[in-house]
Amino acid sequence: MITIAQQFGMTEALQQLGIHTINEGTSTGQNHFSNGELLESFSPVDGQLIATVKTSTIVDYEKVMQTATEAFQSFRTMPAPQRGEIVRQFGEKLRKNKEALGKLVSYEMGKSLQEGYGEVQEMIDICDFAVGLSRQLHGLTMHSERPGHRMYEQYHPLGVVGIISAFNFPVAVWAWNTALAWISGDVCVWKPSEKTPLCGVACQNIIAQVIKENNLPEGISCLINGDYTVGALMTNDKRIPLISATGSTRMGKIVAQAVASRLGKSLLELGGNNAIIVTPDADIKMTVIGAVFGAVGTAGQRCTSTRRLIIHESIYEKVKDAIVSAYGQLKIGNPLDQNNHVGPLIDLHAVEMYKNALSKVVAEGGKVLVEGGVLSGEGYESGCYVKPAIAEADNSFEIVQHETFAPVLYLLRYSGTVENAIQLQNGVAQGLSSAIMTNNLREAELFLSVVGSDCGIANVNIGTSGAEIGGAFGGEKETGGGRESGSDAWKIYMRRQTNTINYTTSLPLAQGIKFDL
Ligand code: UN1
Repeated sequence: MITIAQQFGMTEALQQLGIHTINEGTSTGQNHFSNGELLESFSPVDGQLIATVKTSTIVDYEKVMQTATEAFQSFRTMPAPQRGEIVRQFGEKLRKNKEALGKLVSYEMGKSLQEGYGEVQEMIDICDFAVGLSRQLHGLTMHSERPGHRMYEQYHPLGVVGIISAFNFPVAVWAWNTALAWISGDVCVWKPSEKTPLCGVACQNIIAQVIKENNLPEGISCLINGDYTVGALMTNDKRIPLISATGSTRMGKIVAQAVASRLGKSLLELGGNNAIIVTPDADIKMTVIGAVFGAVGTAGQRCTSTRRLIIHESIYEKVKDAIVSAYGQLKIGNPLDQNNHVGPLIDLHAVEMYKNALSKVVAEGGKVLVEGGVLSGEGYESGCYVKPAIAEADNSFEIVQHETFAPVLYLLRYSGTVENAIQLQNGVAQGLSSAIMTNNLREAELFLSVVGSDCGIANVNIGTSGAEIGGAFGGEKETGGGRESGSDAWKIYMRRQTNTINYTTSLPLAQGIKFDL
């Protein structure tokens, strides 16, 4: 029998990416030294063991940190545009490996192949962005209050950046961080999710080629593997001035406290509870596309996934019928097969969380409109395939207030003006992404105004997911406040210095203070 891995050329892809049966999970550039327990990576697509990764021990971690700290000493002195050239080469390698890496992302994480390729495209895009930025790490100049003085600010590299990433974007989020950290003159230590360790090894193998070809110091990109205990080594380590962490709000609170207790900086991108407001002036066809992709894309496992649809009562039935009928068209199955829309959840624990959400919404008084359920039988052997579900609910339900990383969409009704919908949209603890579907300029502008959406991302006539890398990405409230990827997100990867230069022969003090000797 031909396996899914054989049918979709996975063996060749793994070979191209340098993935073996057992892989080193701790490395600095070309050097590997893992001595920890084995971590097996099973595909949620077919339940098969893909390969095994050796985790990092505390001794391995120490070696990584020493190598990274040493590498920083020289890397920080390389001119920023030259560091940009390194990132350009990395982007080129990603272009060559897009197909293989996209396939691995799809097979190890379970997202559709299109989305796997899309994720690698985000990596390529951030590289291009960072290359340009490497010539634009501008500070400001200010006018001094003293004669014959000049004031300006400049940005210097920060040091070792610790990156803790989640399973749902197993490669792109690391690249957002690494590309910016590199042009900033920082070096990186990355702990990928223990659910997608092979994606981490594959990326490290790609970047290792760039490091070798350019004779760069080993420690500028390091990989460590393991569970939260390995993450805790990083968050408590004073040698890491910045920790960038993506994951649940629960995890973020632990990371934030550990990093803050040593006065380090953290960049957090945590849970979302994203809503689309559908007003009487919405284009229903566009609404359906945006809402369905937002809710079922990546099987509802994006931080930006649409969890709530807030629909005006005058069009509620119409929108409901259109969405329910679109769900009837969804094909669930092997994500490598491009005929399918929805792949599996990451693991059986995620399936439990999904089942729990569905029973909770009913227990709290919600009404199921599209039945959920776990699929079994041929093609569904991994036990991770679930049916996208829809329930009518109330914003006050505990389960609606909670982020469930699965394709469960809650329909909420609003009456009166758009202010009421905005209140519901903002009435959750999280603040990542939000959207309004309307052709009414007043509603759209109000949604974007100071009394509008309180999220880090607010869209008009676009769904909640699928942000471009050029904008700053992240959110408010329990989403953690961090901003990654585009805009001026680079600034957190650098330290700012204010400089005042006196080019006279006297020494006047600021604020007009006299101090005559
Ligand atoms: C995430 O889910 O952590 O906006 C990242 C999006 C993607 C990134 C999501 N560009 O949906």
